[in-house]
Amino acid sequence: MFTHLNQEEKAVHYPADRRLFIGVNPSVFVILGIILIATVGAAWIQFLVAGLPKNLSPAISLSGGGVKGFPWWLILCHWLNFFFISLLIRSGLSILMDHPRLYWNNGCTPGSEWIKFTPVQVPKDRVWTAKDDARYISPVIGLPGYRHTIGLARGWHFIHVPFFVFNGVVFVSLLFAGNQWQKIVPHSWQIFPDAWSVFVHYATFHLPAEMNGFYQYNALQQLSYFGAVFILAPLAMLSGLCMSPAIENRFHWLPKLFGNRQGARSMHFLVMLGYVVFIIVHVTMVAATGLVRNMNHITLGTDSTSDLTGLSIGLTIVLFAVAFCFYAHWVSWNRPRWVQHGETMINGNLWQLTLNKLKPREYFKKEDISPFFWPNGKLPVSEEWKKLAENNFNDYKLKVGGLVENKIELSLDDLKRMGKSESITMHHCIQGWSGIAAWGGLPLKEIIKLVNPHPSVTTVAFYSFGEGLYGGKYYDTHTLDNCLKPGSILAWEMNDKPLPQLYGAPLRLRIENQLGYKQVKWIDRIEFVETHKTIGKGYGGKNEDDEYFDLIANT
Ligand SMILES: Nc1nc2c(c(=O)[nH]1)N[C@H]1C(S)=C(S)[C@@H](COP(=O)(O)O)O[C@H]1N2
Ligand SMILES: [Mo]
Repeated sequence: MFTHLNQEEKAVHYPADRRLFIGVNPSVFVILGIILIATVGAAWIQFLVAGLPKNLSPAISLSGGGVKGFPWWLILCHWLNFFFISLLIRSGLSILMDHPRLYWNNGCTPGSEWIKFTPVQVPKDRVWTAKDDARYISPVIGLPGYRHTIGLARGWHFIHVPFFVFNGVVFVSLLFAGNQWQKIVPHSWQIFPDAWSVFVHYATFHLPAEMNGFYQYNALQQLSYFGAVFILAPLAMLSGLCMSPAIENRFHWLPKLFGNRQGARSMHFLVMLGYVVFIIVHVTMVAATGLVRNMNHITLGTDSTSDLTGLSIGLTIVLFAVAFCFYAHWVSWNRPRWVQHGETMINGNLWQLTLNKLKPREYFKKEDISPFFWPNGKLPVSEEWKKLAENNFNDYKLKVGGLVENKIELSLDDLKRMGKSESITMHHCIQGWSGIAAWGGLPLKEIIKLVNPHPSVTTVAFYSFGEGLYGGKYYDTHTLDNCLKPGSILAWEMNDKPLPQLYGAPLRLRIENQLGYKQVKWIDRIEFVETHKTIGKGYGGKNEDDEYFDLIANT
C-alpha cells in the first residue's frame, strides 16, 4: 500500500523469500523452562499445599490518606509515552531485521546467535554479505517494514528518542515533585512477599481482591509499574547508547555493563520484549478489572464507573496512533527525505555538538580480534580495478585533489614510506553487527599535511572503485575534524596481512567514531571540498543519497 517499487527496489525491499522465522538457541528454552518452573510451578505448589495466600496487605498503607487520583500531567505523559513507545518498538523491529541475529559476542560469528530471525545458514562457499542477510518484515509490524529499510527505520527511531527521554524525565520529575511517586515506588521490602502472594493468585487463575487503582495498586502491579519506569526505560537508554561507535570507542567500559556491545544490543531487544509483555498484560488487566472505570482514571482523572467518556477518549487516542502509523508509512515511501531531514535536524545537530566531539581511545588487544568479520558492499566490477588487482595493485595510484595546494598521486609504496600506524578497533555496521580487527595504514593527517587543504575546506570525500547498492560510484564524506582523530587511517593491512580484496584492497578507510558505511573500501581518489552538498545528491555519501542514512554517523 502507498508503495511504488521499481524492479530494482523490489529486489531489495520485497524479495521472493519473505518467510518469517524465529530460531532460538536450545539454551534459551532451558533458561525459560527453569524460570517458568521456579515461578509458576512454585506458585502452584504453594496453592495446592497451603491454598491461596490470605491477608494481602496493601502495598501502601493508607495512613497518609493514600495518593488520590491521576493528575493531568500524569495522564498526558502516559499517553505520550504510549505513542512514542509504539513508534520506537515498530521502528526498532525494522532495524533489527536488517541484521536479524542477536549474539553475546562482539564478533557476531554466524552460528553463535542466541536468537535469529532468519532461516538462512550463512554459506561458507561463497561471499554472503551482511546486506544479503537482511530480512523482510511486514509493514504492519515494522516501521517502515519491508526489507533493508534501515535508513528510514533509524530516522523514525531516533527522531522519537529525544521526545521519549524528555517525556520520561518530565514524568519522573513531577512524580517526585508531589506525592504521586508513592503510588509506584515501593517503600518497604514487604512489597516482595506481597507481590508474590498476588502472583500466586494470577498464576493459579484467581483474581486477588481488587484495589481501586484510583488510590493504590496491588503489590505486583506496583512492582511492574516501577519496573517499566525505573528499570526498563533506563536500561533501554543505556543499552542504546552502548551501541554507538563514538561512545563505545571512547568509553570502552560502558558496553561491558552488558558484557560487550552485542550484549548491549541483545539487552536493547530484551527490554523491547519486556515492554511488549508489559503492554499486553497491562492492557489485559485494564480491560479485565473494570475497563470503563480504569479508562476514566487515566483519561479524565475521575473515578466514575458509568461515564463512558474515558473509554471513548482512550479509544480515540489509540485510533489516532494507528492513523499515525498509516501516515508514517505513507511518508516513508512517498516523502522519505522528510524523515531524513527530521532526523538531521533533531539528532544530527545534537550529535555534532556532543558525541562527535569524543576522541576514540585505543583499547582492544590481539586476543580480542574477531574470528569472523562480516563483509559488506559490492566488490568492484570495473575493468580498471580488476586490472589493478591482477597486478597486486603495483600500478595503483591514490589520487588526492580538490581544494588543496598540492594535488598528488601516491602509489602504495609511496604511502608506506610516509608512515604507518596500527590499531585494533571495533567496526560498527549500521545494520547491527560488529567485529574487531587490527588495521594498519597511513594516518590521514599525514595526507592532509602533505596536500595542505585550503582554509575553506571542511569536508573530505572518498570515492570508491566500487558501486553502491543501486549502482553509481560508492563514496562517502567525513568532516576534516574526524579525519584528524586518532585511528583515522587509510588502511592497507588487516589483521597484520595485506588488506584482502573483499575487505577493500588496495586501500580502505578507518574513521573509528563513525559507523561502517562511512568506511569507504576500494578507495580510488580523495577530494577536499567546502561542503558535501555539491557531491552526488548532496546528502554526504552514497548511502545518505540513496538510503537516507545519516551524514554524521555517531550512533
Ligand atoms: N566501496 C564501498 N565501501 C563500503 C561499502 C560499500 O558498499 N562499498 N559498504 C560499507 C559498509 S555498509 C560496511 S559495514 C563496511 C563493511 O566493511 P567490511 O566488509 O570490511 O566488513 O564497508 C563500508 N564500505
Ligand atoms: Mo554497514
